[in-house]
Amino acid sequence: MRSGVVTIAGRPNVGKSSLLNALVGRKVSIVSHKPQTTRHRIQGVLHRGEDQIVFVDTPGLHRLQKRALNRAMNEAAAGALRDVDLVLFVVEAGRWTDEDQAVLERLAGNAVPVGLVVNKIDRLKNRELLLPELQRLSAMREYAFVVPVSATRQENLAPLIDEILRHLPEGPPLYPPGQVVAHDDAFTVAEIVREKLIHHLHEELPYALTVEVEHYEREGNLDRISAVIWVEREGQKKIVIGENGQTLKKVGTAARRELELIFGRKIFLKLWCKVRENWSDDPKALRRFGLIGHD
Ligand SMILES: Nc1nc2c(ncn2[C@@H]2O[C@H](COP(=O)(O)OP(=O)(O)OP(=O)(O)O)[C@@H](O)[C@H]2O)c(=O)[nH]1
Ligand SMILES: [Mg+2]
Repeated sequence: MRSGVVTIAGRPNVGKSSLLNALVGRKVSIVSHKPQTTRHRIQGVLHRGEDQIVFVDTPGLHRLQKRALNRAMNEAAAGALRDVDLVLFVVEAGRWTDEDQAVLERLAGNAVPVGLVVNKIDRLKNRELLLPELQRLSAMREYAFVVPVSATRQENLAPLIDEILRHLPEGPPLYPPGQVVAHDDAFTVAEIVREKLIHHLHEELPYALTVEVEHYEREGNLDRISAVIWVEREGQKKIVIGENGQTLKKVGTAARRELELIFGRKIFLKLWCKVRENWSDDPKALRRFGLIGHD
């Protein structure tokens, strides 16, 4: 019987959250095409027979630290590199950047074994280039293993899981059978709403917003939820709401539909948009929104 904690780390947008979801077979962590989507450590549990892997998805490690939010995200990610059984360093096939290099350097001082996961292999036009790339990447440091995968096409995940289990200690499971998610329903709601906002809004706006669940009541098979979308300026509020409330309505509908599927209950979701100036650079606001001090 094996069990352990495995951190999924890497620069923004390489597909860490997609990989977590593919590995545990359920959407545990939100995904978007924009970098810096994940802001917290998010656990997802894979049960395989008696073995258990607790994955920890992390915010993408990035270099620009203009705001307190960015520093908090980097700290959340860096803190998950220690005191775990294994780190998965996720990179993108065919694309090595300065930020990947910075993650590699950060991992050099870390005592935990590292497995390299080369994601998005489905994007490679010429698969013959994969082998030389794997060789090049393997030479950069000592890896516990190197496994190419496609998270979105669920390619080569079984060999990755085998490799991970081989590096976990013998031990009793950390979570009861069947439990996949560690966070509560309010967190799921806030994240799904934020994901829909990212999908519906353009450019920089997703970086300026956060979602806070204010009320959560369960009445039989119905969840009554109200949540605030916090933005930094009046102009942003106008965009989030949209003409005649169109944008907010679309976001609310998309979030409600997905939440009903996830929870298997009816959802009544009320969304508000409010301004809190400069919240992303204000430690007090970040604490209130659970973006720092959540350990
Ligand atoms: N083609 C392809 N796209 C992928 C794959 N895995 C992830 N993506 C896409 O890459 C983008 C980023 O995915 P995420 O899972 O949000 O990436 P992340 O590393 O968690 O990003 P941050 O949370 O911002 O650090 C999304 O558009 C995904 O659909 C893959 O295997 N193949
Ligand atoms: Mg992510």
